[in-house]
Amino acid sequence: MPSFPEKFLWGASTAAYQVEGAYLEEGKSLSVVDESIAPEYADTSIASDHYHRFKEDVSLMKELGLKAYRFSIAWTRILPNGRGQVNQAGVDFYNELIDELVNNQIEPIVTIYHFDLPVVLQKEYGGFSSRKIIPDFIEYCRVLFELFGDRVNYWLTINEQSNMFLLPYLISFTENSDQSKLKQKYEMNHIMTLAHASAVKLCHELLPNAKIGPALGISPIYPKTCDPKDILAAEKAEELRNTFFLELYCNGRYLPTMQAYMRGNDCLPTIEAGDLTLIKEGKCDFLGINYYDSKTVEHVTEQDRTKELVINKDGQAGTTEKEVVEGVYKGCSNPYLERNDWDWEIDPIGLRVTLNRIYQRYQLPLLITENGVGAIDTLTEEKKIHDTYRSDYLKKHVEQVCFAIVQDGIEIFGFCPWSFIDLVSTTSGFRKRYGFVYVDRTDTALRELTRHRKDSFYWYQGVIRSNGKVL
Ligand code: BGP
Repeated sequence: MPSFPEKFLWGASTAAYQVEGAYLEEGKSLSVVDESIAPEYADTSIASDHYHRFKEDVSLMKELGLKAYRFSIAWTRILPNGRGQVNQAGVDFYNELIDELVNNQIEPIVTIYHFDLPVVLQKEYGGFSSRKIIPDFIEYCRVLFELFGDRVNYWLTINEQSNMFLLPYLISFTENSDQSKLKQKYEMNHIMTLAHASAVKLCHELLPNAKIGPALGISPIYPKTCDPKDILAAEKAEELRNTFFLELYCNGRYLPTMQAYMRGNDCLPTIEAGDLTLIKEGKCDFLGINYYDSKTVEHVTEQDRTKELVINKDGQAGTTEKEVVEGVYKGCSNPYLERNDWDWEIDPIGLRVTLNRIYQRYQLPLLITENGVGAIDTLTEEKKIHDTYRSDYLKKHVEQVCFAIVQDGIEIFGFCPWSFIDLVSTTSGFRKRYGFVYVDRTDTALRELTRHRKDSFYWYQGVIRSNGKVL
């Protein structure tokens, strides 16, 4: 296997609400995710207690050999009222974290917004359903660029804008609105795109040497069969779930075919004068890719009615119910792929498919910002975690990244698996773990939150040491 480029950013990722805890400490206010994580699981109040243990965590990163660490900043820690007064304790925390990383030669990669809108702004004007969010978001970005831009070279604007619209639990709708939920979604998507583009422009203005882009959540879409009806369903699903967002970010436009879809479904967003120019001007320097699985679809019949995805939150295999988008596509499973207990289909080649599809169209440098497998880990009496399923999953994905670089000529400058350490899963608490480092707690028992290196920790250490030669 040929090797990875020199200076390849072998990293790992987390997000503030999932790892930090201290959710109301030292001036922080609540975000919408702090409030919405399902009550049957661990909440975000303590999470992995990273807020208090970040030095120990960074020393584990150093031992692992990380070249980069992707984390998010909590808007609610920096600006507890959403705007205005800056919370010095929050600034101190991120300053110390960034210094600790830089002093250990670990490149900080900062996500500005990872689902965690301040509750105050949701209450005041409905968050991203109002254009009032744009100046507030820009102010938040300005604070981050001014305070941390001297040490942070890589910025991610918004995490998985697409999933906020495709999954049923990541955004709030306005009750009693005269707009349909679909229309509200497209309005919010438009406003979020404006916020993203404004952040990109501001970053270029204030930090000309920094690089900025979005973190996209992408699952490539496959047709169930070669029946042209299934092919068309897959083309349309790919457009609705992936290309739509990519075209907005990279070409600053609503595809004509998407415009027809939105008109037909009465969900065209309100586009004001200057919006499209702004979106075009916010040119990304790179694209972050969050990749976990692929999706397969088949054609819909006239009887098929729209149905929302039912997520398997408990890890009881087989309980996911795929969504149907009336007149467009119907989700189905892929008989060629294995799946984890949460029914996520494991598809390493799908990562290479994704990288090819995106790079062929946009030729922007790519950074893998998330990739990993959620599983129930067991801590043995000897305090070991034998998670070969995790290193197997990652090994197969790293191989495909290598093929994409070497054989397909795609510019990929880093790989940041999800996640560095165990954390609160967005859907399933602590039952579903992703980390290289085990955190000794469960959803119900807090225990000591002691950190233990999993077998995958040592595996990844070897990968990084050999720059991807030893998998
Ligand atoms: C991505 C999010 C992460 C993380 C991951 C795993 O969509 O960016 O925040 O949660 O998915 O998802 P889950 O925790 O639901 O298994």
